[in-house]
Amino acid sequence: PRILKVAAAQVGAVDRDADRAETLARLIALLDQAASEKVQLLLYPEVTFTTFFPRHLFTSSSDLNAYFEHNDDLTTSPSTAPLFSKAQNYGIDIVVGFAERTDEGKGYNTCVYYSAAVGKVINKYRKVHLPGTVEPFEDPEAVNQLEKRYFTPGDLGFPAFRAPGLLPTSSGDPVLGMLICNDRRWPEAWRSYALQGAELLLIGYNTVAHSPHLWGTTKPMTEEEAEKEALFHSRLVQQSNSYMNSVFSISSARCGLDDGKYNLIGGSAIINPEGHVVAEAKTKDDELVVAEIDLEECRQGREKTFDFGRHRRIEAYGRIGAQ
Ligand code: CDT
Repeated sequence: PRILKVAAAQVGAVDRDADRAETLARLIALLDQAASEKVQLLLYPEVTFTTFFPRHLFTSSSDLNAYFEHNDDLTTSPSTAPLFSKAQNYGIDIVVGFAERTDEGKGYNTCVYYSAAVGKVINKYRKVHLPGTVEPFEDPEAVNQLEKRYFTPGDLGFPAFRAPGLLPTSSGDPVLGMLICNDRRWPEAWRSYALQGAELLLIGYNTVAHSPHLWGTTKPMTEEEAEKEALFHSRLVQQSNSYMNSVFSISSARCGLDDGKYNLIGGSAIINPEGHVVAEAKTKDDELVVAEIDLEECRQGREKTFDFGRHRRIEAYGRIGAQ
């Protein structure tokens, strides 16, 4: 067996004007709990340190930039560094999402993998599939998602990587991959990692519960019906893609009612390679979702139904890459 204790650090409501230090204290409280439960790898949501700001239109660049971090400063800046140093002290690997501003002024929706064994960020992923619009909707009641305005599509591809120090050396280091929110709905993203032998995918998200302007709906829905549907689709894509790629996955939500009115789904979950839910959030608040998983369970699918080398028919898939 290659057993790992993993967890999603689900984070409840974070308002637009939330105090950064208070939010950081909540993130650290989840890390403390993870340490007491002997978790080895902890996943935080997309844009971990603030509210999901792309729902707002910012006309001042300094107001907007307050939500961004410079990648090089992430582990040293006073507003983010304490999470990494605490993780290092506990010996817990963490995945953290943030809005990244590059030297050239580009914005990316990014996450990093911090390895406690190495004492550094060892991998970075930039969200490829950016939902929403560049311009806000004319309807003042609409919930916006201005990711296409604030971010550039990720340019790093889907780089699988090995994380050292989590398993005994004789077991081989686990092969991991990261996705961010909307990416989880795209089978190409999962398959790109699975083809590199990934055993566990880590996915932080912010998913609006009801937004008829953004989501395709065949009929008008109440807030409650829409939230149920959004949760259904979130689970559906995680379970089906885990199964079709014989890979474990962890998803971690930023959820709850931001500013008392923007409703985000919960549903953080740990799914096994057969597509079954191993653990799932019970609340829409700060909550640790923990499970012990055996990465050997990926083999059953990879050696039988989804043995890519034996059964994939790439000569028939030309259209996927070409268009
Ligand atoms: N953050 C993010 O990517 N959210 C989207 C909301 C849907 S926008 C149409 C998601 O796919 O969950």
